[in-house]
Amino acid sequence: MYGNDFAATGEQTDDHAVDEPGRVDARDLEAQFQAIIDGDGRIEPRDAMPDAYRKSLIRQIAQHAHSEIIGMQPEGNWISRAPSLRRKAILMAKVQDEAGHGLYLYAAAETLGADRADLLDLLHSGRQKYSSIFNYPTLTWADMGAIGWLVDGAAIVNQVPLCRCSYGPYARAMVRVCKEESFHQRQGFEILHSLALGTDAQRAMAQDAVDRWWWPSLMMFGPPDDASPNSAQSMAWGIKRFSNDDLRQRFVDMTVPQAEALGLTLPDPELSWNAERGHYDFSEIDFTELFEVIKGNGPCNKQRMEHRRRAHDEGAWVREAAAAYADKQVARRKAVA
Ligand code: FAQ
Repeated sequence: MYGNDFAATGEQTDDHAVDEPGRVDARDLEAQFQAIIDGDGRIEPRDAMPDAYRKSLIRQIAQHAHSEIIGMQPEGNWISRAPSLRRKAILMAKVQDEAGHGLYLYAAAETLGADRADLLDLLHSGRQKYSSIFNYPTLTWADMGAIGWLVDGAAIVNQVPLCRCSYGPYARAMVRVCKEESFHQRQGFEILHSLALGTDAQRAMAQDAVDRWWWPSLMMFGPPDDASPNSAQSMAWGIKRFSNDDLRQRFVDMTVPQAEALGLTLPDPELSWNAERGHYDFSEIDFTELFEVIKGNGPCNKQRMEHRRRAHDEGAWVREAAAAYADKQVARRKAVA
C-alpha cells in the first residue's frame, strides 16, 4: 500500500525508475519526474523527485497525520458518556479508525524519508500544524453527530481528490481512509437524524451543535485561494487537484440538501441557491478566526497539545518494549542463521 516498489537498493523494478542514479544527469531526473507528472502518472518512493516536492508532501502528509491523531480527542471525550452500548461501540470504532488513519499517513511520510519520531517532535514542539477544526470543544452528545456529518463530510470532500494525488503511497492510503470516512459521515448523520426526530430538547441540542460546527467546518478547507501560498505549486505537481475554495463550494452544495433532509437549518441567512452559478451562495467567512486558531489561539489548542504530549510521554514504555522485542527477534534470527 505505501510503496509498490519492493526491490533491494540498487535494483529498480519500475519502468519509470532510474537505473543507476549516480550516473544520471540531474536534468534527466527532473525531466523524468516532469514526464510522470505531465502524464498523470504516479511518483513512487524510489523515483527521483525534486526536493521541494518531497518537502511539500512531507509537510502536508505530516499535518494530515497529526490531524487524525489529535482528531481522536474531541470525540474520545464522549466515549464514556455515549447514550447507549450501541452508540458507545460505534464511537469507539470510529475513534480507533482515526488512529489507524494517522498510522497509514505516518507510514506514507516515512516512504519519503521522514522519521516518524521526528514528525511527532515537530508536532509536540508546535513546529508542525494540525487541522484547526480539532481545537473546538465537544459540549453535548449532538456534537458527535455534527462532527461525523460535517467534519468527516468535509474531510471526504477534501480527501477523495487526494486518492488521485501524484504521490502513490499517499494516494493509496487515501482510498482506504475515504472508505472509512464515508462510514463516519453516515453514522454522524444518523445520530443527528435520531435527535432531530426526537424530543424538543433533543432537536434543540442537534440544532445547537450544527450552529457551532458549521463555520469551523467551512474553515477546514483552508484559507481562500488568493491567500493560499501552497496551492498553485501543489496543484501544478498534482498533489492537490482542486483549490480550497472549489472544494469548500462543493461541500456547501452537497450539505445544504442533507440539512433539509434532517429538518435542521444552517446558520447562514445568506445561504441561497444561485441558478446562474449552479451553486449555493453563502456569506463571507471570517478567516481571522481560522488564522487565530492556526496560531494557537483557538478555544482548545492548549488542552489538545497538553493531552497529546502527556499521552506520548505515558506511552514511552510501550515504544521501548516494542523496540526491545524487535531487537530480540533480530538477535534470535541471527543466532539461528
Ligand atoms: N488548519 O497554502 P494553504 C480529518 C495551513 S483530517 C490548520 O492553503 P495547503 C479526519 C496550511 O497547512 C483533517 N492549518 O495550504 C477526521 C499552510 O501552512 P504551512 C485534515 C491549516 O497545504 C475527522 C497554511 O495554512 N485534513 O478531518 C488549515 O495547500 C473527524 C496555508 O494554507 C488534511 O490535512 C487548517 N484548516 O492546503 C479525524 C487533508 N488550512 O504548511 C477525526 C490534507 C490551511 O505552509 C475526526 N491536507 N492550513 O505552514 C490538505 O488538503 C491541505 O493541506 C489543506 C491546506 C487543504 C488542509
